[in-house]
Amino acid sequence: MSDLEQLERDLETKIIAAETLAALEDVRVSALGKKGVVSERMKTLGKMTPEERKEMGPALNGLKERVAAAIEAKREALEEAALDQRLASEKIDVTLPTRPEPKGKIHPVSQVMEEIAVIFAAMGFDIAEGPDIEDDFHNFTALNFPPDHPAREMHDTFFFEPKEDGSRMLLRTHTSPVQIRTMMSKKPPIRIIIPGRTFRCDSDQTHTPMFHQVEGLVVDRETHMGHLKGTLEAFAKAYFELDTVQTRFRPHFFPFTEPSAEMDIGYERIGNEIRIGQGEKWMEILGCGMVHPNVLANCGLDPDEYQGFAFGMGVDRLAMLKYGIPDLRDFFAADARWLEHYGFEAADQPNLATGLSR
Ligand code: 2NL
Repeated sequence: MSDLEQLERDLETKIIAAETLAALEDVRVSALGKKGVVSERMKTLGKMTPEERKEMGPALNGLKERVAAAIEAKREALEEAALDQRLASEKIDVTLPTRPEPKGKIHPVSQVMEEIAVIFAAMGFDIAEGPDIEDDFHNFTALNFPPDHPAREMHDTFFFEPKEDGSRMLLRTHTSPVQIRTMMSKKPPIRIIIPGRTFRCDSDQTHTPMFHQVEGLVVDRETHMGHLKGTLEAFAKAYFELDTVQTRFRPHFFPFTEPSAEMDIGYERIGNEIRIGQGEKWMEILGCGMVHPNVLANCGLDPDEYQGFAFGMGVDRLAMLKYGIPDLRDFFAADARWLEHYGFEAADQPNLATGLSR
């Protein structure tokens, strides 16, 4: 047997003996790698006479190709065997029931925020967010609060320790600073809603120091009160999932809108239950108005060119109303039994097509 035939037999034996992909790779490197036996033989071709090379060249090339093919075939066989073994060992019984008790529920505040976002998204609004910690300019000054407005008082707003220049950061008392930031950085048309946490020094049966708001803002060239009313009436019907919801707009005052209004919805009380969409009584659910020209100007928008409307609503109260939750303070008590009762299934995402709350 020639030297070359012997080499080929040896390599074949090693390939057959390789039981793992790693072992096979070792064989490949030892034969065909840069310093492998076959490669070393190839290097000797250069020193041969033309006659020798004419014979050895094709012989070596043939050997190399056969060895490479044998390694490849073995690799495929090993990979297939590995897959078969995995398929045999990893069995999934797709007929098993799902977990009987999913842990955790969606908090009503999260649910309602999502419902509100879905309603306004369908009307073409984007969602904007901003920091909880704000400065005086974005929270008050830009919003046309006069310097001596009571909301700026220590006892209504959570202020931080003064900075070296004497200015104090604060916890935003509404989400309006996000609208200010948006108007200062984007050109109209603007259609945004801003869901978020807000903070006021207030704590009793109907107030918690941290609460949730959704505000909205539309700015365009010919925005008017009719757009405001149409948008908010459509919102009320969609949110309460009732076409019979009555709305009424009552004049009000906010520093940042002119004119300003509160929107009431019609309801009736039957025993302990509140029925929306029927009855003679009115209940306020949100504040709104046309953006004050000073606010537009403070944000670098020309009030003769642009108008806008804005609105704000308390999410916690809207959640209590829609889902019949009696006490606001339970919202933030972190009581798992309360959440088990009032919470929502994570799989049931609010959606206008199949019903917001099902
Ligand atoms: C309420 C009333 C409101 C706004 C918020 C707003 C924001 C900008 C300019 C003008 Cl940047 N207005 N926001 C307007 C009217 C009412 O909230 O009762 N919230 C719970």
